[in-house]
Amino acid sequence: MSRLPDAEITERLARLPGWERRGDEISRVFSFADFQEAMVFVNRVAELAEAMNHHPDIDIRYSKVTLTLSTHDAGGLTALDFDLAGRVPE
Ligand code: H2B
Repeated sequence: MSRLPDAEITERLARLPGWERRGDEISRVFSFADFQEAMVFVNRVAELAEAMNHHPDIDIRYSKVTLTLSTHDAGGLTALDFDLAGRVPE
């Protein structure tokens, strides 16, 4: 999997509401009613990550979950990061 050029990153990001780029990563904060709902979401994301063999960094703060994606093996953003971001359940 090769790193995406800047122009393609910008284009793909525009199709992912709420996701932001910070250097070689993209991230989004997801907000829930409480911790339990946040954990249900995290477990869904974990299943997706395992199915895709691509794993976000996950920061859980009570009812807010931040997912951060980058392809460490490639040293930057690849199509895998955007494919996973686009499949995260709302
Ligand atoms: N997840 C992410 N986010 N980046 C990677 O480079 C990555 C991964 N590599 N999940 C995978 C697993 C790799 O370690 C295995 C061996 O395929």
